[in-house]
Amino acid sequence: MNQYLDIAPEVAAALQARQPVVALESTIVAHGMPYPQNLETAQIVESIIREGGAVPATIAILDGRLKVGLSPDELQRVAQSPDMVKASIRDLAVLVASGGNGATTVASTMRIAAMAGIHVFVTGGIGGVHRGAAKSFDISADLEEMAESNVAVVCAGAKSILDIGLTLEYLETAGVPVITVGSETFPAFYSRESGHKSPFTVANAAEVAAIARAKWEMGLKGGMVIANPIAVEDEIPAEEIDRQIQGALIEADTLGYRGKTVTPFLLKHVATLTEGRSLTANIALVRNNARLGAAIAVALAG
Ligand code: PSU
Ligand code: MN
Repeated sequence: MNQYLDIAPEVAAALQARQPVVALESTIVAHGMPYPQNLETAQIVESIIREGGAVPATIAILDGRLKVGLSPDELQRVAQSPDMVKASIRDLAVLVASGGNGATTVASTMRIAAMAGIHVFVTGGIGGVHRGAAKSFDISADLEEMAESNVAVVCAGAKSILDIGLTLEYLETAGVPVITVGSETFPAFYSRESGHKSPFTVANAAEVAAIARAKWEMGLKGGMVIANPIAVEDEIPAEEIDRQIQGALIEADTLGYRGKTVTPFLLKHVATLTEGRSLTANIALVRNNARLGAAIAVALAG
């Protein structure tokens, strides 16, 4: 076992017994939502996964240790500490060597989940190719990681703060299956429709598990994007949210945001511009993803 990992006893026992485990990220907690909604959402998501028959394993870096499964106090710390660095792959070694604290992104959560032997991970939205990436080179490390770690990432698609078309192109090049559950269209996080056809569509969790098994049993390396459209009653239709997203993009550009600060700024600014409606939708879709993720983990373990 990797000497830098601290796997919570409950998670370790489940993995040992080959019972279903679902990984959760912590950047969405520390940098994706305000306190206290972030903590409440993290707790609710963990309980939804339990109700679905799986063990939740929220991942973060605390005092230089790669934590897989957090105690209630540790989760509180992630939700409330001002010193939680947004930690992607490039930050891991620095934080471990310096004993630092980090909230893990999709990329680093995938990598740590894979180290621990967890193959299903639930989040809200994945990072991707940003609009204007031809000039800014801003492409999330989440996409590189999809080609690296054997983890199925359940998300509500990608936000239209990103260039969804280019994100799908990138994933195709990287050999990553993008599979939407119950819709022919790849979803755009707050909205059910992105205007882009999903590369693959399945009906349910069992079909996702069958594809995951086939992929990994034949030795194909890398992850899968499992897109779960937000429920009709929770969505903000694209034509309604697009104006606010445009506003946030212009503001980020004007204020000169670069690098890893871009995504948290855009999330916060869209929430302000929608007067919290985007936050409500975000919470609803993460809960929806937790239900699907638990079902996939159960199907994979069975
Ligand atoms: N998208 C969301 N909410 C989030 C994120 C993305 O809707 O909280 C976070 C995830 O942790 C994701 C990260 O991995 O932002 C991507 O950041 P960047 O674009 O800097 O790679
Ligand atoms: Mn970026």
